[in-house]
Amino acid sequence: MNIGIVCYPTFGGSGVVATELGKALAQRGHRVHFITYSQPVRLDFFNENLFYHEVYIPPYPLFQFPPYELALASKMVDIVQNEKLDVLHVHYAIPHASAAFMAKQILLTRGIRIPVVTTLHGTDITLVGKDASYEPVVTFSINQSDGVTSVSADLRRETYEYFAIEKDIEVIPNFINLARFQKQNKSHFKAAIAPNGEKLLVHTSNFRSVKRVDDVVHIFAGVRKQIPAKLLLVGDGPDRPRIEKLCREIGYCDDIRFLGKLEAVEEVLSIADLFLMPSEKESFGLAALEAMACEVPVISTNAGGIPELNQHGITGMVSEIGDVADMVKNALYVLEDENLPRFKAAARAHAETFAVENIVPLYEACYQRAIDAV
Ligand code: GMT
Repeated sequence: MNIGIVCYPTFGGSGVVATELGKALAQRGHRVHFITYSQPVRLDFFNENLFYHEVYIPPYPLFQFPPYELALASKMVDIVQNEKLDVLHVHYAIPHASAAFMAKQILLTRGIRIPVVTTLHGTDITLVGKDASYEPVVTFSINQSDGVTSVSADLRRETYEYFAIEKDIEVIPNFINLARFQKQNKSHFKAAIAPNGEKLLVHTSNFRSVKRVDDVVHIFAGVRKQIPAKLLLVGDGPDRPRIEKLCREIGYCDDIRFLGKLEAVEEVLSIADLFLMPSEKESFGLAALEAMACEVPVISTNAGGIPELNQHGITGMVSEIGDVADMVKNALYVLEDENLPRFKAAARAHAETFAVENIVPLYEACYQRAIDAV
């Protein structure tokens, strides 16, 4: 197939999933055209089936808010027509699904029918999409899509609950490249970070308020009071200055390290004993899946789709949002020497069910149905 992928090209989960999907599709022989405002961060290798088309937004003093959606729709029209695309797959409803609707209508006037598949990733529904400023457009453009997927059953449920959706929504979960995300021998790194055999706790996120990074620090403090431990924080974002201040206040500065936006996150996960995900909202929890693939059990909340990934008592443990005391108790239980090996093995085994080879054919089938329907 000749596939157009529209996404946010950033480190965010939806952009990562879209980029990894495009790469996997290209390796399976499809021609994949990325359409976005800058090169996706994970589009980092050459393949003769991969193409990148930048959306240029001409500056003009009149525009307080440059109309990205219009430039994107025009670019989609151009690429669908000239590259003879079979399907457009847009990741994140806002503004990609509505821009795709506009492109589809313009192409119809030129005698071209292009099916549009929309994938809902989470905050496009649970936070931003529900807002009255966007809701009518989100509802309309989902209903106008030829295929709709969501990354968890919980996100599908929430979408039906808050929007008047007439379309079937297919659940296609996040997936993982198990060749990249596997436990590697990084014993020298572990010896440097935890020289006395301290347990290593890891959190990765974009440090936004929904991630509740304060809870990460409080959980760590609770664990550290009981056993020797270190905390590695990967990522960056708006809450980081506040979290740095909190670390100084709780007095474990020497045991907490901020690693910033690290690309090779699998290297850090390879030395971790426990992954912390105390999120308030999480449609799936790709960061937890990456940890599990590296044999790291997960202490998480029960927010959104997380329990579809983190199986309580098997791959880790699940608590109510904000229940730090429970997460401390659970972390100490999982970290016990007689429990940890079984949790690690189960985390990897469950991660294997989300292998890219298992999930990408679901998208291919979804594209085919959309193509057959138009
Ligand atoms: O988690 C974020 O803040 C990034 C966000 C995004 O939109 O890029 O990630 C969402 O999509 C990921 C890929 O489908 C999911 O794994 C994340 O759980 C989801 N984040 C939230 O729902 C908060």
